[in-house]
Amino acid sequence: MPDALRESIVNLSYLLAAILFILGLKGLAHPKSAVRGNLMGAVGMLIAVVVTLFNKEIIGYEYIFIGVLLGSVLGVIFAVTVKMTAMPQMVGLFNGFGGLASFLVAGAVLQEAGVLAAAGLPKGLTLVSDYRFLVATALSGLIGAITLSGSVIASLKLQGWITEKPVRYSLEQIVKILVLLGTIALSVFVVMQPMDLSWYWYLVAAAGLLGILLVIPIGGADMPIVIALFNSYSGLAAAATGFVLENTVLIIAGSLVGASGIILTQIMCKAMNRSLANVLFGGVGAVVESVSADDVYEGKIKSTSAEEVAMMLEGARRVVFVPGYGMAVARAQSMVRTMTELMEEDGKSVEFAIHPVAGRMPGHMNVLLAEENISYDKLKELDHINPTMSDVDVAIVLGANDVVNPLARDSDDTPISGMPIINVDKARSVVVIKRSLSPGFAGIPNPLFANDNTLMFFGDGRKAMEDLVTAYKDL
Ligand code: TAP
Repeated sequence: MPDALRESIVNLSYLLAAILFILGLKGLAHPKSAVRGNLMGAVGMLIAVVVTLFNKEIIGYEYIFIGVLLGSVLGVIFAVTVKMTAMPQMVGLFNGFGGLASFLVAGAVLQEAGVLAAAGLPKGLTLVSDYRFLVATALSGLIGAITLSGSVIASLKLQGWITEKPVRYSLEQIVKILVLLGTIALSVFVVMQPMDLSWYWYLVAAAGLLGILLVIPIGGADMPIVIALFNSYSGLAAAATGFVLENTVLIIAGSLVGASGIILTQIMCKAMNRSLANVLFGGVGAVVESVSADDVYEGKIKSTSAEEVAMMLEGARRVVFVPGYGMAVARAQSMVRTMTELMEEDGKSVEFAIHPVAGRMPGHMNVLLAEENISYDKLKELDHINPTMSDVDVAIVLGANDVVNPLARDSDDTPISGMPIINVDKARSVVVIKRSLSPGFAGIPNPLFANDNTLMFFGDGRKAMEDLVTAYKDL
């Protein structure tokens, strides 16, 4: 095939892939079109990968095949073994892998350029004197390595393998600034002395250290924001590598990931009422032991049974479910749908109050409820449901804790202080379904459980919902 024709086919295919990525992202913005959007993105990626394999500079397919095989085996193992509840760690790790791939590819291209230039070949000589190429390579190394080390630390914190508490030390900000200045200086060396590859690996090492220093002072409660931010960084690293390789589709895909990641970060910051600067440099999110569980709960907890809750629901007009992480753990969502249908048959209004950070990943509750075909119209956001909460007869909190904890609203010294919550305590009565009085992700007691209008229905979420359905049917 003539080179010009091959190039046109490649570029047109890349354009098609980019259009599919953009339309796919647009589709993901709404649950109804999300599956189609996902498929469009996947088809776009397939086109991009297949077309890239026609690149005439590929000298052998063996390593590509081994890489694909290795990646696929690892991917399948992750997909099969990782629990739904450990998704944030896995997403975090995958962001890190994106950073790793970016800086390794950029490093390999820089090395190849150096070898070719040393042999006096024109391609190498052109590249090592092209500032655009060299700056992109340095950026790829810098952002890619920060993404890798920062994501690994965030994942280890979420997994509980290293302390979730912020690790603070004296002169912390100064140390971070010095390492940052060091990485900038090393980036300049990479650009000025491209024939000496060691500068590139020094840069990668220093940026890796910066990633660790940036994440260790951040508390576990803020990790969702950090993961979203590194998602954005992984896209930026890929876009920089796209410039290194002069591959348009990688530049576009990387920029899309970078931009959508930063939008997600902003949404998460808003949901937790935090500024990004505060998350990154404030070092809050610590588990403050200022509120003791005994003080909050002693003598004030009233437990209930499925029969009692069924009777309360029989008399209710408006019921709101507040799902949380425990619903996901218990896989109670199918029973929630059955209960909703039963109540709706009796003419009751049933809605779902969805907190943006309920569960362990953005959209966690929406996905679980959508899988049960619960209509999207019934899912109400925090700002929408809170003003009418006092009009709710029964609020059923199913495996949620932090997102309904009044301390976030009423106290200044907890890891979730300032985070908007679903004001279930304003409902006429509240039923909380969970197994014990254990705290949620933020590790603090919840005064909601001790309120006069709260009844605790202790048990596994699924079992409790099954019992509730049976009791309601038996009325
Ligand atoms: P949490 O505050 O984590 O509380 C979940 C509750 O579920 C626990 O108190 C637990 O109590 C209960 N539970 C666990 N397994 C259960 C089961 N089998 N049956 C019934 N209950 C069960 O959850 P939330 O209210 O959804 O808040 C989410 C928290 O995670 C927030 O702090 C948020 O910042 C954080 N976070 C969110 C994300 C995203 S993006 N959504 C990512 C990472 C972290 P028992 O043990 O007593 O049953």
